[in-house]
Amino acid sequence: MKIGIADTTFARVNMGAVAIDELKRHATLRIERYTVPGMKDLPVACKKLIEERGCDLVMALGMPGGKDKDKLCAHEASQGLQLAMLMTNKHIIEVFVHEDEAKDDRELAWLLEQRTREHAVNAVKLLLYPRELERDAGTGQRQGFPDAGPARQ
Ligand code: RDL
Ligand code: RDL
Ligand code: RDL
Repeated sequence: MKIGIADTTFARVNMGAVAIDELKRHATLRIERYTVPGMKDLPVACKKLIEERGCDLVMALGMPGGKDKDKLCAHEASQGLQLAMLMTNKHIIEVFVHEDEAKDDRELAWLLEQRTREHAVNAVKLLLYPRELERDAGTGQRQGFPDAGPARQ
């Protein structure tokens, strides 16, 4: 199995390096990396990782800034990622951390790293251990900040 890592120079943490570190802790996989300037460049990078570099699943790592135009940009990038998934019939795990989710740079760095790590685990499960996701269905999982938990205790 081969996992693709698409990340950006715009993000304020090296999300690609974090993802690769986490993936290596959980599975022996071949990894292909493709770094682009910003999140709107991610959809084609992901599609190329799948179609030209043979990836079975790709993680798209990006950091939308806090301004309205960045949020619009994030929505556009996300739609591109959805399209790339439907065109290739492969999962693209979108790991976006909005800069304004965090109260300061320290929390932002933590969140960028933590959400990336937790979604790397999701990527491994989707690809290799789908039963583990099924086991967690309906449990209010979140990535980064604490899980919401099930509504019914
Ligand atoms: O194709 C070159 C750029 O247009 C592309 O890299 C954009 O994704 C860059 N970019 C913006 O132009 C912008 O207004 C980004 C953001 N905001 C953003 O919030 N996060 C990004 N890129 O990763
Ligand atoms: O590909 C990995 C994630 O991007 C994807 O699973 C998203 O659907 C997760 N997600 C968000 O990123 C988000 O901001 C979800 C929500 N909000 C939401 O409200 N409900 C979800 N997922 O099921
Ligand atoms: O309910 C609090 C948060 O879950 C909510 O604000 C999410 O929208 C935050 N979020 C994103 O904005 C996003 O782009 C999340 C993800 N991606 C994600 O992949 N996983 C999350 N939250 O748990």
